[in-house]
Amino acid sequence: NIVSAEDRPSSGDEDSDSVTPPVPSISASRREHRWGDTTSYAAKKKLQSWFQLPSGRWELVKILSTSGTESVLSLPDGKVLKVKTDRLVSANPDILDGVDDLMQLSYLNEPSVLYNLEYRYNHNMIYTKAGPVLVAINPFKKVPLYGNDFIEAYRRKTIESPHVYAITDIAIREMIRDEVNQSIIISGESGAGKTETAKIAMQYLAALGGGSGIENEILKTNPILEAFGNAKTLRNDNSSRFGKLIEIHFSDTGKISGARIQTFLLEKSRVVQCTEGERSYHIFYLLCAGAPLTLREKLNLRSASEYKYLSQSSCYSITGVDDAEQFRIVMEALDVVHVSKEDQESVFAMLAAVLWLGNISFNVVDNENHVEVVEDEGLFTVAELLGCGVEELKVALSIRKMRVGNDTIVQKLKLSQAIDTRDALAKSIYACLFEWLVEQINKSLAVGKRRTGRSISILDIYGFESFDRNSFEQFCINYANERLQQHFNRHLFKLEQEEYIQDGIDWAKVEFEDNQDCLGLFEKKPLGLLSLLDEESTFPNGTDLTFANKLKQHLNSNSCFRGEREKAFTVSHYAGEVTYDTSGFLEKNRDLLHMDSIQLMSSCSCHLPQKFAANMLSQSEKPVVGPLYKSGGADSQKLSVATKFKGQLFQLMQRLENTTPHFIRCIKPNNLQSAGLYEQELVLQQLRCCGVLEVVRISRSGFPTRMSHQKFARRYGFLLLESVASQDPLSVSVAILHQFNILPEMYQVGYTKLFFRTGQIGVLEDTRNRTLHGVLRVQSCFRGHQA
Ligand code: AD9
Ligand code: MG
Repeated sequence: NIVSAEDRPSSGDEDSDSVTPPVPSISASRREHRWGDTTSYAAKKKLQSWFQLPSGRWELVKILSTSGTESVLSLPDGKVLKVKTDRLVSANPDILDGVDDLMQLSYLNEPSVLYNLEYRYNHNMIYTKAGPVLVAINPFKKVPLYGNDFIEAYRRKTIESPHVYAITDIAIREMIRDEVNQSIIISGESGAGKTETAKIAMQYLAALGGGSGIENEILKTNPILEAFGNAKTLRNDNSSRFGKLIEIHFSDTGKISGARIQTFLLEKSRVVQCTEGERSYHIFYLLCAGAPLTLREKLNLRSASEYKYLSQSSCYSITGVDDAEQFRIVMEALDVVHVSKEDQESVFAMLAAVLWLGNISFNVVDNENHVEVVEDEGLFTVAELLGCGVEELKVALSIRKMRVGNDTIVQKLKLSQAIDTRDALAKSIYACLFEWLVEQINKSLAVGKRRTGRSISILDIYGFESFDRNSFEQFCINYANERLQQHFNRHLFKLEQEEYIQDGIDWAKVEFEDNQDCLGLFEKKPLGLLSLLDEESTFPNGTDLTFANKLKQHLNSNSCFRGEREKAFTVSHYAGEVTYDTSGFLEKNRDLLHMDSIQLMSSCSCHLPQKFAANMLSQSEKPVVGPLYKSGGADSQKLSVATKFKGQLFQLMQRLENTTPHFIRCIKPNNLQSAGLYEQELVLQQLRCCGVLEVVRISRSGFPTRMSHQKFARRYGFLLLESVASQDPLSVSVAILHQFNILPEMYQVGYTKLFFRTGQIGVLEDTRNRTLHGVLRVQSCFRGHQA
């Protein structure tokens, strides 16, 4: 029994075939490796290495011979190549295939990490640890890993394989043990599985129960928020178009006592505009497909294809989704979170109003392109649904009042202005409705009296984005990710530091990358991206071009910034360079709603538009920096979108700062949303972007391989050529280090453990395996001789 599970260099000894319920296990295949051809085993792995093909794909190759700087190798397809030896990257021994934790790999290089994840993915093990981080690869199919039996098993700790349940369980235990709030921070690209992962974590928490059905209420917020905040995009049929933090509170008996939801930066533009093949927010289609007859008549509802906002992208349905059935689910969920039937009807009326607004059209009345609103079903229905006068609505959509000195001037709008005004009103009603709904949900989930003040927060927020064309949305999203990355780095740094200090190691020798420069580029005042954007947004004559020029003028000396042609600029983010096109930046940042539209809403007899207007007015009264409302009365000011987002982000970071974080990085294995397809290059790029390789790199710059003195002495002691005077594990260990000439900067001796730089153990393992192999050969010769 030469190669046993015991032999793994690290502590992972979790062969999972003895646990219930059955989890996908690699023990069988590993055993084949072990017993299939034991004799050639050591020789084989010694001769394997990673080699990158011109296509970018890493292949495991056999080294046939090495002479100095060149090696001859054979590819899996039998081809033989001569290459520079330094192009070969060390492969790990086969016993490390599919390890639970990437940190257990002797060689922590990109191809090894990729291979390990792929190996597990192919065995339905979609979760893998990367040290403190959980990596989750989207299976795009049902995997048998969830449900009550699994929840119970993770709670009893009869299963140890990495899982969202396991992370959530740790969070609960640490919350109770350390009396510190916890956070589960989920990130990844669109479609990588963040929202599903968040729901899986919520499921585990909900299983703790709470009494009075609060856990059910919390789970029911998901279908509501997804209906109103998710949409089908080209990347994901159920893409969240907002960021979400849900804070779940606990009572002193460890039960759920309440929750609070905060949302970030809803993509409003989708309401009035969406790309071919995408959909607007699910709820519109759900309403059109599922509203009962009486409601249809009340709202004058049509089918989705009759609304311009929905028909422009020629996409109405999602494969495998029954919109009518979903509508019933949402209505039920609204009942559960105590939104009254009356309020529900008002919500649906607002949705119908938004849809009918899109159908309102304009007639050009003179040769200067001035318009009048067409008096048709659209106009009348909107007035009816909002509870405003038809005339007031017409005026608000086609005329602008402006104050010049003491006079009020009335100006007719041109066609494009009228369309913008109409769309701005639709967007604004929808965004207010979304906010209002979240507020109602929060009232219903409000924390009960018998609480501990302890909570677990789950953050599901858009990951780093880099497209061919990047606009204001990517700018905000990537800024948020830059902040989260800093949080991530600092946390990892702290963890490493704590472990080194505990074991008496000099941690000053560990270097960490910092993204403070890039954050500074965004946040510096007055000469940072955000300040300059706000400044330009307040100038009446500011344009996207003057903004771009201003950036180039002031920021060109910043190493994270580069001016590009015309209106573009490039930022060096931690995850790579992104070029932003400033077209639309100022308008999106100002996010103006004209005072005429706000006044229209205040005049409505329905209570929702009234509330929305009151909210907007109260916001604009706050003393703020930012752009101006062009209004009928005095100019009032309003927070710019970027400033508001920055404020939310600071608040978020402050909250997270006071928690113990647990990181989950979701990875999308292909762009086709299909099961079983693992595209190396795509995965690699995400591993880089979401900092998994960074974790690997951080540990590389530290001392990632750790082994207790005892284990080290036991494992390699037999290789000693001379006997050691004292047999205590530490003396034996030190003697081994000396004999193998391990350089002093390559290891540290702690109180209980030895710490090694990456790859150091590899040399010892090789020798150990060669020696054991030799012994084995001698034994088999001996047996052959006997026979
Ligand atoms: V976006 O940034 O909101 O566009 P997410 O949230 O990262 O994105 P989401 O959770 O919506 O992605 O996952 C996309 C799809 O992948 C889901 O609709 C599921 O079909 C699929 N998925 C994700 N995780 C799992 C899983 N653990 N098991 C099965 C999954 N399917
Ligand atoms: Mg999502």
